[in-house]
Amino acid sequence: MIQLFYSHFRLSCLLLSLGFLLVSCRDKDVVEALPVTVTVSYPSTYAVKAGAGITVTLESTTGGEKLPAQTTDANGTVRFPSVLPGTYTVSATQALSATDAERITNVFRQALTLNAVQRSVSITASSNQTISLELAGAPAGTLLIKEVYYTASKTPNNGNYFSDQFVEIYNNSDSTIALDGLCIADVYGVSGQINPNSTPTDFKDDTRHVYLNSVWRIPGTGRQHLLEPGKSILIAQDGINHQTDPAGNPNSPVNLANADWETYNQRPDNRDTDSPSVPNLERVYFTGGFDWLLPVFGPGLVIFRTSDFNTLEKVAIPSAASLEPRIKLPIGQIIDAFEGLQDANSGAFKRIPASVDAGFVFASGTYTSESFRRKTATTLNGRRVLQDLNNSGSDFEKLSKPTPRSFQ
Ligand SMILES: [Ca+2]
Ligand SMILES: [Ca+2]
Repeated sequence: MIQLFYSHFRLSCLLLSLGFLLVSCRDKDVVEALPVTVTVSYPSTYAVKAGAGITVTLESTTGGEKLPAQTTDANGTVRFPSVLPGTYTVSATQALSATDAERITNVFRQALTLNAVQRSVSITASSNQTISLELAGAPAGTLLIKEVYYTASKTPNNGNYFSDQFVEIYNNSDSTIALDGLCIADVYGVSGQINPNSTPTDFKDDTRHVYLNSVWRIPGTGRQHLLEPGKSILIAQDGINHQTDPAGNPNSPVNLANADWETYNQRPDNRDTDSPSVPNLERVYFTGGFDWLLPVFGPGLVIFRTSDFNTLEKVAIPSAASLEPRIKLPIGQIIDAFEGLQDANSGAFKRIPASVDAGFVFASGTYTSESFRRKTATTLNGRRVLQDLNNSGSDFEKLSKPTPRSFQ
């Protein structure tokens, strides 16, 4: 009886195995490769909407192979004739010369690399095999925010002094860049749970734009303000020697009397001083108080170019409609971004979309004199090349004191 059962069991196993093999073979037969079309577009703000020569790759994330890269036709379209069903990462990239960058973007006048990535794209017989990607227009490694000193300092009497903030911008490319028309702005939203009722920015679900509080611009309409490779400019809230000025703070860590620019906020009551030795940025849009005060808990900052500032939309803040509207800037126009938040647990308060800046920095407290400086990636022919992974949290290091114009 036992023997009979055992034989029967073995036979069953054999039949099951055969059945499994048959099913496997049949399964393999019905897995048909599918044609997949990918269409790549430029950001809607660009002068050109689609173009040839964009490299597109499809890479399986489920163990399959990477298909040979294809380049788009004049409509921005590529066709992969036979793709096995599965989950894929679809990416597109295009390196533009300065001439092509100007023709296509009508904004950037230097060589730049455009990228787009879409992850976890499911390709099945029943799904639509047409994939659309929009390139992000941030030029890689051209102008970068090199250092942001926002925490400010304590006075000898333990008071708070915040006029010594600065931002430093660095030419990370191998060619001279004209800064004329370059804009710098702070992004709307609180930096963390500063008060019990603090909430993340109303605009946090819009991953295609940032909303700007105040915008400053480097004057000039051509090549009046040139920045050589490996050189930087210093933008001071106030272009004075904060350590010795009678209105300053002897404990301030910085002398900014040699800054390249300052944010002079002209007011009838003269609350902001116009340093005669430091030229003023153009105040394009302003919603601040006495001066361009960055949040000492951590700012969101962007540098960008726009062909016509007045074409940017002004948007009311949904939860604070009585405040002045904010400037809605498409992320495709951002050259570089920086985000500082209150502490390690403030990630929900991020104001800058992750596609532009995936992380954030935080200081040990306010008025600590701490500063955040971008790390160096490498040195090429004596030129320092800074790290730009589009992630403030990994690209910047916290310093106990600022290092304007220096890396030491
Ligand atoms: Ca000022
Ligand atoms: Ca001045």
